[in-house]
Amino acid sequence: MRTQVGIVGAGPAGLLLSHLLALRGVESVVVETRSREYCEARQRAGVLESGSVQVLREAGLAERLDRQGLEHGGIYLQFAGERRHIDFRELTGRTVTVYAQTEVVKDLIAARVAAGAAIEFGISDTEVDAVTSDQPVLRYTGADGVRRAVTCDAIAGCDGFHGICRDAIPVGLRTVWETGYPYAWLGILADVPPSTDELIYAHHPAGFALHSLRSPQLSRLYLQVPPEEDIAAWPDDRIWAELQRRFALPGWQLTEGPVLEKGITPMRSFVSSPMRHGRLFLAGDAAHIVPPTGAKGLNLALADVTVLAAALTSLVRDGRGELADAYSDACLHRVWRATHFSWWMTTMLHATPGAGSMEAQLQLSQLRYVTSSPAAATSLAENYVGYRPAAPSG
Ligand code: FAS
Ligand code: PHB
Repeated sequence: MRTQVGIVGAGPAGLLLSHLLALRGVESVVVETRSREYCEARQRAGVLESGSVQVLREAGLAERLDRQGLEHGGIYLQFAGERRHIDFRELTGRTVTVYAQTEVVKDLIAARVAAGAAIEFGISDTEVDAVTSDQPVLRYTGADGVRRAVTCDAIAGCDGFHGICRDAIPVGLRTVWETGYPYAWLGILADVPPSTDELIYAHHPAGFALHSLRSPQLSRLYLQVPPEEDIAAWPDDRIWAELQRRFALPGWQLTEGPVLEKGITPMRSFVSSPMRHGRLFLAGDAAHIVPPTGAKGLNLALADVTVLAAALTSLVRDGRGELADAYSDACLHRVWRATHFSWWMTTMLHATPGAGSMEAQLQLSQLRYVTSSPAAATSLAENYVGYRPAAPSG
């Protein structure tokens, strides 16, 4: 078999890349270990930056997003018995849209299937070979048990943090930065109307909590738990009791309801450089991971492949390598900005186990500053809605 671009992974990065390449007349094959149903049901991100909405809209993928997405003009920060609003519209003129990653993936898969795209679900034993040649090879075993080899002009590693493509870059050529966090997020999907109009990020001595949502009928909530916590230790009534404790505010009530799903997500900051090696290009979680506090992971993945689609089109269709040569640095400037912002939001809002009261005093000072100084609030707002740093000149 042969194609122009072999894409490993049918998450948001791989699927959007396949679509954007097709719009430019570039052929691709997408291979995915999980089933279509699994990919569509996997509960993850919930917030799209305005730039991500624009990319999906311009690619003709936003019909349902425009109908069902919920535009939010800000967020609430809650701390020390107060709940204060950060107004993105007033501070930046921009907004975010609440539209779950599950819905983005459903829209992307539907568009690719409708276009007759080559997407293989349920594959196994993926390998990438000859990535420093101009004919790299993508090998995998199809769901039918048949071993296949696809000769490509380029391969996109969109296979997430636990994928195999990043390791195809020799360790000696890779630089990895990583930091862990002494806590994780327990997330629930609850069949109850949200108790808030916009997201509430709550700082509390017992730990962080986030009230997000999926629709006017469906709530998404998270609470900070120890990193190795067992979900079996958290029956629904304990989860709700802890959420009530952390969101408590005079005159405001958190409405409870049936928990449809619950799970625990570990947290890390991770960046791997470069994002390109020969004809192998990494995008999304395959190259970087951020703690979800800044709502950046999904948006970084979509931004990476927006840049990569142009670079690969120029390389494999037009025979020009300049954009491909610039790809990694162009992405990493944006990735580091989002990585810092996600770390900053996380360390401002979470209670480090065993930290003395000094940490809480510093965090409260920062939260009071961010919610009272227009300059500080603007800095948070412009990063949350999606800050695109200009690549350094020279
Ligand atoms: P993905 O991980 O989404 O997709 C990679 C795909 O590659 C997967 O479908 C995987 O099955 C496939 N794959 C892996 N190895 C393969 C192989 N060898 N061969 C073929 N296919 C292979 N971000 C936020 O902004 N907010 C959040 O609240 C949030 N919550 C998250 C919760 C969890 C549990 C996780 C893991 C991530 C969360 N994220 C969140 C981040 C998440 O949204 C990612 O940033 C986003 O999925 C990145 O998309 P991709 O890069 O496409 O990677
Ligand atoms: C979500 O709705 O899943 C969500 C929203 C904002 C975040 C993290 C997760 O920062």
